[in-house]
Amino acid sequence: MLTASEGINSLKAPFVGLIEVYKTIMIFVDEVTIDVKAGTGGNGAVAFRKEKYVPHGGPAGGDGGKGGDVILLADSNLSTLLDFRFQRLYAAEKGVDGASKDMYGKAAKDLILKVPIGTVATDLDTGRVVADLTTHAQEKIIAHGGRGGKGNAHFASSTHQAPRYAENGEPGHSLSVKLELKLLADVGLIGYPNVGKSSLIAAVSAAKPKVANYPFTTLIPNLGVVKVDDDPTHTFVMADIPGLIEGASEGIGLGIQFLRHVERTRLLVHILDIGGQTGRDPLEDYRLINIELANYSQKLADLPQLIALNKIDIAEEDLITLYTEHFDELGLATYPISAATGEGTKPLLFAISTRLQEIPRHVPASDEVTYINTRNTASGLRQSRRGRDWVIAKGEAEDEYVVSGASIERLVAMTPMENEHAVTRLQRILERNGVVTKLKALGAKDGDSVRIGSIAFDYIDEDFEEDDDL
Ligand SMILES: Nc1nc2c(ncn2[C@@H]2O[C@H](COP(=O)(O)OP(=O)(O)OP(=O)(O)O)[C@@H](O)[C@H]2O)c(=O)[nH]1
Ligand SMILES: [Mg+2]
Repeated sequence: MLTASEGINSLKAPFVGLIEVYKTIMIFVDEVTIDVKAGTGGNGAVAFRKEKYVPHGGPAGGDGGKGGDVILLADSNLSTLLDFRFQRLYAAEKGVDGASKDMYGKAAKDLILKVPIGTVATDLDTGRVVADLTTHAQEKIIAHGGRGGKGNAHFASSTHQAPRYAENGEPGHSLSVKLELKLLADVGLIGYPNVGKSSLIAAVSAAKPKVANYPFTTLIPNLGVVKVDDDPTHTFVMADIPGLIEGASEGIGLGIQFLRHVERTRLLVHILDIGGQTGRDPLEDYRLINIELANYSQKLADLPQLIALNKIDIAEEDLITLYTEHFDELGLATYPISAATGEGTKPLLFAISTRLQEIPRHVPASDEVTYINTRNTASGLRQSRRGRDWVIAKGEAEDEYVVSGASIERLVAMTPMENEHAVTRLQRILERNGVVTKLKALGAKDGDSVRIGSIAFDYIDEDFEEDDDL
């Protein structure tokens, strides 16, 4: 039975532990979701060379400047994504509007977001990796600023010498991105809690992780540089992560949020405690942890593994032989070691270094991704080879139609609606591209509402009007 004071102490210990976990997780933020918005382009200007609205003076409205991009920049001075916890939206500035006398608006400054090396950014809508930064000072545009609207000087032609419209700036690209910090180590140490992972990294590198005789001592990953010999190409980075237990892939223990850190290693060292002091079966631990790896991702399960049988300084001789033979039969290279005394660690390190030289390095995912930026053509709408790139659907209300498509929505967003000449031009482009005919075919009636992007228009049936005039 517990005495009163023992009872309090045994309650206090896990409580203190929880606060520790909480504090550590607060410091080591390795996943955040943010919204980024690149700057809208500056508006094009409507201006004439000599006097306003004297057509023969010639149009002289300058273009707007480009909106700012949102850029991720890898910085080796940062180690967490913590700063992003306190702000959700990051928006770059709008380009400066064009002015008269053909003056271009200035491009806006880009918004640069510094992130730690190893940050991977994923577009939450498409699931595509938009940045994967692996070296200091590497940068990647994740949201492109809109181009500046064209000033009226651009729209002059032989038949239309005095255009009184200009474009508004193109809206900047916006997206929600998940930022994840994935450590870039060559080899990852995995194993049940308390098997001696931190002891090993402490023994073979300059890393100074906490080592203690209870599970979940390690709360955040530790990295250590391991120098095997004088050849710098043999040197590698080792990651020690918190211990894994059954259910780790579903979030039990601390495992899941750290598995991503070993996902990008090239090799795993699976550490088993054969010291015989815990009452656990190392083979069962080995089996359970491999199931967790496979449940987390096939990629993790497919990583090559070396086996390190730890604590041989206190293990029974015949158990060392038994386990070594067991894994040898499975075709797994097995190394009996003692992280405490250093015995056997040299052959393990050489084996790691040799294996790493056979395994190619991580290829940053975003190198394979090209950003596809659609641009309006002179006639206003981009026509894909497969035909038009817009669709019309019935809206929620009975008399409402919704026209959607990236380039048509951009065209509308870039039309200054307060400028009747610009609206007339928009009308013409919509007619020329078949939007009006299609609306009519779908049964649009005079007075119905047509929504394109964020703007609602009234549908005016010209035949109907003509009839009215009769
Ligand atoms: N006798 C002996 N004890 C060891 C050896 N390696 C580690 N230990 C002890 O085992 C206990 C756990 O070691 P850690 O290195 O903290 O284990 P871990 O795997 O990092 O544990 P978690 O961080 O909780 O997952 C400590 O008391 C170590 O001193 C070894 O080779 N021999
Ligand atoms: Mg540890």
